[in-house]
Amino acid sequence: MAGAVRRVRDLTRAHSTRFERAIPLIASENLLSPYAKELLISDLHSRYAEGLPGERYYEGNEQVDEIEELTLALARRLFRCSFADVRPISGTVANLAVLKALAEPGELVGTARLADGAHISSAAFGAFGLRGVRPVYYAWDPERMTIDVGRTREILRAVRPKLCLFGLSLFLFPLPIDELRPTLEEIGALGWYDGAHVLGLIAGGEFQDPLHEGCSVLSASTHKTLPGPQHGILLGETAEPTVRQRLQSAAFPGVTSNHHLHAMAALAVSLAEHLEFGREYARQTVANARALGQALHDRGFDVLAPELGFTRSHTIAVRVVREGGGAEAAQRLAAAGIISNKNLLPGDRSPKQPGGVRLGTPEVTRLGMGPKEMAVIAELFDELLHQGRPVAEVAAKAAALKRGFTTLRYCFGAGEAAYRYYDLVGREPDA
Ligand code: DSN
Repeated sequence: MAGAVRRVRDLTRAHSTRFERAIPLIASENLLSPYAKELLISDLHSRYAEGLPGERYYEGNEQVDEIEELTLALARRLFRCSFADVRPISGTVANLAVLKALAEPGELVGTARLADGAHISSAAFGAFGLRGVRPVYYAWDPERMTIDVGRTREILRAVRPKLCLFGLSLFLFPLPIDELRPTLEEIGALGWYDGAHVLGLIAGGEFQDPLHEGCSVLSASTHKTLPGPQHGILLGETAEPTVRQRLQSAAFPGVTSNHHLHAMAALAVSLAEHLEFGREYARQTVANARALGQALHDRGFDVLAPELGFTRSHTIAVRVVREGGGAEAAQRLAAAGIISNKNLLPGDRSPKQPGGVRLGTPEVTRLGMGPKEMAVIAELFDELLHQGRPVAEVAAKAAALKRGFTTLRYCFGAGEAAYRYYDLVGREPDA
């Protein structure tokens, strides 16, 4: 079995090298700082701490209690709110906790459609289906890539869902929570924001602040525009005590047994780093997304929402029907070392044939790229997808661009190798 161990280590090293040479444009991915990363391989990984600080079901949790208290305090400070729970182990698990706490099977919950950018949590085959709630779809404005307020007001008044989810995986523009808030109050619905994609932008003051616009709860993963570990979080400001208690008991024992203590400790580091560096990072991430949108548009790509500057977030969407469709374009880009994902866009007829690619700037920004590099990336897209230049030629240019951007920024320990493989053992296993 030593061969299997060697193989998986080799594959992991190859994966790291591949990403070190690639242009990473997945909107939901980011890089951990060295101080966060080291906690992922600490002894915390081996422990249980079910419950809340001071009320555990296991002994040996004194340091864990303090780490959790510190993580909660950092989260409340960063998001300027009074409630946090850092026990959900992912964004989807956080969404499940909200559904368990605030909706009963059979009830109606408002959401956007998948093709309009919603996360799979809203699908019958996702968290909505698991909880047995029924979606009420908002009307969508595909030109402005946001909810159509007038028509959505009518829908909400007619069917009166109890909970309204705001939040997307193709998240280009803030959602009209302020405008819909009177309607939510009128029908007695709670507002829920899935801020996974834009969490670091909210904290950095570059995106809407849903907890101060009237949403009772914000759920999120913690590894997208907030460059933290793979984990989840629940945050609240206006939620009544009973809502908070329901969220806490949904987090545990509802949807988790143990929370991942090593990831929670890493999250504490990432939250502290975002308090220090997050404003500048969020500003540059959005500036880069807008610059990439403009540069691709200038080269003839059909970037959504040109009238609105393409985006106010970290993400842009490009309709690539002329370039062979989302699947083909994403595969050709990946072959040239440019990593993105195919994505459904409003109006797409088949979920199996997405018309677009989704591009995000969290990781390239973290590595120090700016608008100049966004222009070079757009040039590579043009050479590959419009001019038909050979894949190997574009791949060589992509790798050359990346050579100057392989170390971390916007964190303590800036300048560390971003894709470093931590070889703790220092040798291969005996045969
Ligand atoms: N699958 C993630 C994304 O790429 O948007 C969200 O969970």
